[in-house]
Amino acid sequence: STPSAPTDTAALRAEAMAALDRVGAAVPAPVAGHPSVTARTPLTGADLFPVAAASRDDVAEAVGAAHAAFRVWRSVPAPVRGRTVKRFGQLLEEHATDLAALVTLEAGKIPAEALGEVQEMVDICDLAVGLSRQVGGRTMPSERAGHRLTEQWHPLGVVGVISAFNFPVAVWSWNTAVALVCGDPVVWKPSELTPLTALACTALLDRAAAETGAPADVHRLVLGGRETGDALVRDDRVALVSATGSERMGTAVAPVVAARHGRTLLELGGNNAAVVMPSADLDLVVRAVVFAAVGTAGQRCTTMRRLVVHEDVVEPLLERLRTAYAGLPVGDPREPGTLVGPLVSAAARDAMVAALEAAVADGGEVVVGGERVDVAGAPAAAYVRPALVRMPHQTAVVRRETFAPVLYVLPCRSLDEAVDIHNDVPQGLSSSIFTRDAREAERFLSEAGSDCGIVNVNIGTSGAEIGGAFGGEKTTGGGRESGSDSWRAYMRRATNTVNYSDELPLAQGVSFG
Ligand code: UN1
Repeated sequence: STPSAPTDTAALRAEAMAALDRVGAAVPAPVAGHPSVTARTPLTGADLFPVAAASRDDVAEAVGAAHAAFRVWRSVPAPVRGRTVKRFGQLLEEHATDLAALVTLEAGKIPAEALGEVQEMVDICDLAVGLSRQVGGRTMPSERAGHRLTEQWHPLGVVGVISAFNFPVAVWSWNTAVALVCGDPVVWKPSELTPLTALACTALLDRAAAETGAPADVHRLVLGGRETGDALVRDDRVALVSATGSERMGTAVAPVVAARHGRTLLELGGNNAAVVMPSADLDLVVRAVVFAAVGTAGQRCTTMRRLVVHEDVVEPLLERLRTAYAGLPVGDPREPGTLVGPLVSAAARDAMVAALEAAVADGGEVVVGGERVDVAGAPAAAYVRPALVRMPHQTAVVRRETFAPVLYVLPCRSLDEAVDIHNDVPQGLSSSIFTRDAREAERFLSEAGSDCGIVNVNIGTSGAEIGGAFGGEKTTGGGRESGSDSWRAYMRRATNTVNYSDELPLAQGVSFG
């Protein structure tokens, strides 16, 4: 099928402007001699508008303003802080289609996935509002009579959020909604590839803050590239740097923050795998694998990149996957029926081509896909057909994360072997097992099973709900965001011992004088 042409760039510009207008966001024009970024769209590969960005001085000013806001915000009762987040969630819901349109324009997602990402923002606001009445500590029994041993959780300080192009709004919102109820202002450095969605979200949060009486500087946006991120990371008024992106970025950020004894919350690469055992329901496996491996054109950190399949079912499963892959609609994400939009850039496509070449050199066989897809009217865009690659074993290219839709299929003979292959990669984000055998599932979930932060049974590796803690181990960085008790990363704990007796007994029974 010939994919149809995306609308021309002028129409895309007008569409972006209209959505920005509806959310009340303006695009700051570049100033001569000052940094700027260029909003662009992977739908056509064309530039949309130049946008003023933040210099190092601008970052310092934003952090200073956020730090001043902290002194006010930290003493606003948490449930009152929750009202700002509640209003923000309402505004997100009202403007869901505008935000989703911008996500499609800048990140290339199909509308269903773009709306899903906006829904994730609404959901985290709900969670954060609930948290605003729950971010409390424990009381422990004191070993001393007439003493109370307890803890309080206090706001931490300014949180610097660095986010990636692939979830341009949701990941920022996980951090921001939770940080705000915890009493922390946020300074946001989004991907330089997605400035428009960032401007839109910021306008809505500014409005929620103004309407609910929160200090205006509880949130500041700093646009820009590496230089802007570097200024944010080095500023010792930033108590926590929460960074999502490549392992390379994390490796640059972590030592800088550690050197000033700041906190980091890192969510870096994934090399997520599913194990398929003989009892698995193959119809369900095919549906789950296709969504996890080709959804978002393979550009989620949770994208399924490896499939470790028991040799008894590898042939029938490969056959079904081959058919499913061959029929995938690739093209303009706004075209009804499209499931696979563009890669973010030509560089991403080059990385995919290079990975496929390396896989073949290692003895791999490209079962289906990998070709460039030409979309009329978009010669500069990077559309590809997702690739399914059969590998004899887990070679170097399989152990690397290539941020594109390449699924490596590896055979195995037992669950033990599958777990060994599964864990033998540097990354540790998300994982799944497909089986109808409860013992196999439990072994995979156990301490001797998957070593990832997310471990699923009979669903794919991507598409996590916000209620759980999100993040992973090893080179994924160890951070946890979103639900469960992830809020603790955004607060500081004070342990309090209160003596309400007339005596001064010392701990450990120490007698002193
Ligand atoms: C990411 O790709 O950085 O679990 C986040 C998922 C989404 C979030 C992915 N809820 O796939």
